[in-house]
Amino acid sequence: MFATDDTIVAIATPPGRGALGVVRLSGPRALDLAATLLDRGPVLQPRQATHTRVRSEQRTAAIDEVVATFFPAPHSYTGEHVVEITGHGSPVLLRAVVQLALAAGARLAEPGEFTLRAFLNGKRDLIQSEAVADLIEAATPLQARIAFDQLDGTLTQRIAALDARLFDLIARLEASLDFPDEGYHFVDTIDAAAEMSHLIETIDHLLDGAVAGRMIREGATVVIAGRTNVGKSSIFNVLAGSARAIVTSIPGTTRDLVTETVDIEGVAVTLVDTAGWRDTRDVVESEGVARGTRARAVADVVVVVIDGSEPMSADDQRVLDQTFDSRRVVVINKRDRGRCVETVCANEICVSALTGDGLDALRTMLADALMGDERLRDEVPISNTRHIALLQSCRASLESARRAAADGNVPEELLLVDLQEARLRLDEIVGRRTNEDVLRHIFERFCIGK
Ligand SMILES: Nc1nc2c(ncn2[C@@H]2O[C@H](COP(=O)(O)OP(=O)(O)O)[C@@H](O)[C@H]2O)c(=O)[nH]1
Ligand SMILES: [Mg+2]
Repeated sequence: MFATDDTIVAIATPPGRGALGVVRLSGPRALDLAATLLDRGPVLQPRQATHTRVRSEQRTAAIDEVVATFFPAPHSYTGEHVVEITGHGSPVLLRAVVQLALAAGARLAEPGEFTLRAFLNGKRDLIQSEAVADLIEAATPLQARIAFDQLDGTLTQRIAALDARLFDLIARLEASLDFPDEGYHFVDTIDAAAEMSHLIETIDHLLDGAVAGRMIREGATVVIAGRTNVGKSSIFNVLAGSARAIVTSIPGTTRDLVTETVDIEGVAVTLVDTAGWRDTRDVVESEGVARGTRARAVADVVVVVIDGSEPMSADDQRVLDQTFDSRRVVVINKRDRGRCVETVCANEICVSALTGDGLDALRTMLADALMGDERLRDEVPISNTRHIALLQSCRASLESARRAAADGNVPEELLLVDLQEARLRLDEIVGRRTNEDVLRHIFERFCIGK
C-alpha cells in the first residue's frame, strides 16, 4: 500500500451518472499514460485545461470528448504528477478510460491512496488528511465547517505551537544535562514545572471542546420513548421535518423503529421513534416494544414524552423509572390542551407537537443534552477520537513530569523521559510518527479515487 513509485488511476467522482465525471491519474508516469489515451500526443501544458478526446485501445475511434489538465509535481494534490481527465459522467465511459489507463500500465488506486500519497509526500499532515474524509462525509454545515478548519491547518498550527514550546523546554533541560560541570541549569525545575502547567492549560483548553466536537463529528443517536399515544411520532415528525412516522389516535400505531437523520444545531442526529410502552399481547407490538428498549440502551440522549393533558399513568411512571439513569430530556406534550401533570424533573420542557409551540426550545435543550454546557466555545474544536485520546495521553505525561518537577531537586533525566513521551504523542497526532497499521486504518475509510 505504501509504494509510490507506480502510477495509480481511479474515478474521482461518485458512482452513478452525472453531467461530468473525473478520472484521476497520479504518479511518475501520469503524463505519459495520459498521452497514450488522449487524441493529441503529449501536449498537455502544465495547469492548463486542454480540450481533447479519448481514443479507444486500438486508437481507431474516439470514445469521449474530454478536458484534460496536467498538474506537474510537486504542485498537485498528491505532490506527484497528476492528470485529471474530465469527461461525460457516464459510468461506462469512465470505466473505459480507467481500463485504457490500466492497459497502458497504471494500477488501480486503493481507497484513499491519492490522499495517502499527499500525506507521504508532505503535502498534508495526518490531521489534514483525516479532515479530507470528514469534509466529504459531512452531513451538516457545521460538520463541514469543522472539517474544513482542520483541513485548512488550524488544528495543525495549535499542535505545532504546543510542540514548539515542549521542544524548547526539552532543549533547555538537555542543555543542563550536557553541561553538568558548570553547575549551571538552563532552566530550574520550578520554572520547568510552571511551563509544564502552562502547556497543560493549553491542552485543557483544546480538550474543552472535545465532547461537543466529537458529537458533531460522529453524530449522535436520540431515541424517543414514552407510553402509547402521548405524541412520540408527532414529535419525531416535526423534528424530522416530514411525516415519516404514522400518527393516529389509535394506541399502538408505531410498532417498528423509525429512523431519520436530522440536523440539531449542527449535530447529525439519528432520531429514532419507538413503539409506545405498554403491556401487550400482540406479538408484533411486543417485539416493537423490545426493540424500543434496546434502542434506548444505546442512545446518547433519550427523549421521554408524556401527555401533559392527562394525569400520569403507571405506564408513564414506568418509562420515567426505566430512563432515570439515562441522559434524558422529558417532554410534556399537548400543551395546547392545557396541563395537568406536575413537574417531573429539572430537565423538562412543555411543548405542543400540534402547534409547534416550544419545539425550538426543545431543539436547544437536545443540543445542550448532547454537547453538555461546553457547546462550541472554541472555533477549532478537536473532534476526532484519535486526536482526543493522544492529546489526553500527552497531557498525562506532562502531568507526571510536572508533579516530579514541582517536588524540586529531581534529576533532569527523569523529567525528560516524560516530556519526550508527551512529544511523541503530538508527533502521532500530526503523523510525523505513526505506525503503518494506524495509517492503513485511517485511509481505508476513504472512498476509492480520493
Ligand atoms: N392536541 C394535541 N394532540 C396531539 C399532540 N401531539 C400528538 N397529538 C395527537 O395524539 C395522538 C397520538 O399521536 P402519536 O404521535 O401517534 O403518538 P405516539 O403513539 O406516542 O406515537 C394523535 O391523534 C395526535 O394527533 C399535541 O401536541 N396536541
Ligand atoms: Mg407512534
